[in-house]
Amino acid sequence: MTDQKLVLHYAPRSRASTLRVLLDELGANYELKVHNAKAGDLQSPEYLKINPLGKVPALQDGETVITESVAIALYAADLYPEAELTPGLSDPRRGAYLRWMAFYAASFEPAVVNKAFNTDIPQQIAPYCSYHAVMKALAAQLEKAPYLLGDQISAADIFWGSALRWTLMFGLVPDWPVFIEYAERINARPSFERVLEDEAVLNAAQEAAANLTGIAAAS
Ligand SMILES: N[C@@H](CCC(=O)N[C@@H](CS)C(=O)NCC(=O)O)C(=O)O
Repeated sequence: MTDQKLVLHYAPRSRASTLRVLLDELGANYELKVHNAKAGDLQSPEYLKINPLGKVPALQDGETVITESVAIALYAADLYPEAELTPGLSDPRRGAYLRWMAFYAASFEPAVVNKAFNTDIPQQIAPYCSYHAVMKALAAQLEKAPYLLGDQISAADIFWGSALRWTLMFGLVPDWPVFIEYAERINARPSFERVLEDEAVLNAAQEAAANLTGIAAAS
């Protein structure tokens, strides 16, 4: 538990949504800093000092800045062990937890992005072997139990539930029942429902604001 208020740099309907749900699930003490990516907020000099890549999410914990969704999730979940979403250092699930969190950023995302842009990278060169191998490995893990690490939910499920919701929606992963059922199970949690409802409103307001200034139309 930390007494310090965290700041989540966030834009609706982005990878930051996942971290917002996770912070809610953790019962974290945090403030949301809402950015309008469509209006160019993420390219402002102030924001580029926080994340030079101009991307959300980013998390601030006092002087500490954390970027990259997986790092933020691991960091935040470790801050709130009482939420029981982090397998601790002596928990036998710890290795699998780290494995599947790293797998998301190092294998799943690059595989999905390359697939979306029809970029065929030879298996020996791609850090993830092949798109199909990544999908099969993930499906095999999810088939074993209701949650990624077994019968008990962890921060990894908040992460993967959100990722599969988006990627299924855009047809970026196969519509295998194991993915659909898992995504539905995780996204039915009240935390997801609350955040998704709120960000639909935020997103509409941001689109209207960006259109008003002509930025969205020009980009
Ligand atoms: N590897 C980064 C990716 C972050 C990312 O791509 N964020 C997107 C939103 S989903 C973004 O900020 N896009 C805004 C832009 O590029 O203007 C992470 O996992 O946090």
